Amino acid sequence: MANSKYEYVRNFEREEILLPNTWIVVRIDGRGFHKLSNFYAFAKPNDPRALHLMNHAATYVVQSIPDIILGYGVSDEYSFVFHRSTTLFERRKDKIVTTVVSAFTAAYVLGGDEYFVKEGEGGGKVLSMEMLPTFDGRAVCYPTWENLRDYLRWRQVDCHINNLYNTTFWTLVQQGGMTQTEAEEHLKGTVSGDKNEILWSRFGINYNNEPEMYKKGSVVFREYALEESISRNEGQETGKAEESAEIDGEEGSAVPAVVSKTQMEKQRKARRKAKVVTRHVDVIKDDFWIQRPWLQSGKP
Ligand code: DGT
Ligand code: MG
Ligand code: MG
Ligand code: MG
Ligand code: MG
Repeated sequence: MANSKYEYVRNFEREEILLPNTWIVVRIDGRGFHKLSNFYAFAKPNDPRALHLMNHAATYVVQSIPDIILGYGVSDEYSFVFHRSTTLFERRKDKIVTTVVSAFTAAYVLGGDEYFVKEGEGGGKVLSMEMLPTFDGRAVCYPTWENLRDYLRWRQVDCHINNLYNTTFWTLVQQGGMTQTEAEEHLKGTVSGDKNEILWSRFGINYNNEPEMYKKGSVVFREYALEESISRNEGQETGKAEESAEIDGEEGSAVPAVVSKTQMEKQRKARRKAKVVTRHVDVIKDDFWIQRPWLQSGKP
């Protein structure tokens, strides 16, 4: 090993290690997307091409980093949740954050042509050096499952509040002929009931019928569809070695006692086939989580 007299400079390096046994959330956010969304002529307030591109990039991130149990995205942001048991990069903060940000950005840029040009009605510009999409990122540790759940609730409530406001605001402008200043004035001091009422009585829009992706944001995770996969695999022991990029959790915890060993094996197989899916569902209530115990347990 070459050892030069300059090696000592390594002593200036500092590593921040994220607190062990905590849920790590890396949130990335588009830099200056207010300007960028105008430059690329995103539809207001929601451009499905732009949101699908965000989901496409998030899917890549979740697929390529198995320690991530779930991503939640809205507008120009995505939160990625690492299972608390992760030891990825020895939990070095810089390495984790920069890896997520650059993986996301690379996938966003490369997917740009497909999603901007081919999807939808067109009209969007091709991504160019004139205005490159870039993202910032941060990592936060949450010590308990409830803290993590509240974090995701916070983002989803934010999504709802912003979307109801933006939908009403842009309807007043686009269909009601108001200027942006007038619409802003009009909405000052209104509560959500008022906005629902404006949409319904003036424009015949039932907010409940707005696309789920706009109202709830996007959740990206591994869906195992256990029952279905298990019954389909019954009697189909191929013995084929299956590649798995998933976290291999430690033995002996969080396995429901009612599940037998053979059943557990079958579940494992089924779970290895997991597809990363995007769903626009409620993550505030418990149902989503109860139906998918592997998200909390990290198993398989
Ligand atoms: P930042 O994050 O401090 O660098 O600045 P911005 O401009 O990215 O601000 P931010 O992240 O608070 O707000 C996101 C902006 O992105 C907001 O101006 C709306 C815009 N945006 C996100 N998704 C869409 C979309 O689907 N359509 C349109 N028209 N705009 C969008
Ligand atoms: Mg920001
Ligand atoms: Mg932003
Ligand atoms: Mg944002
Ligand atoms: Mg290197």
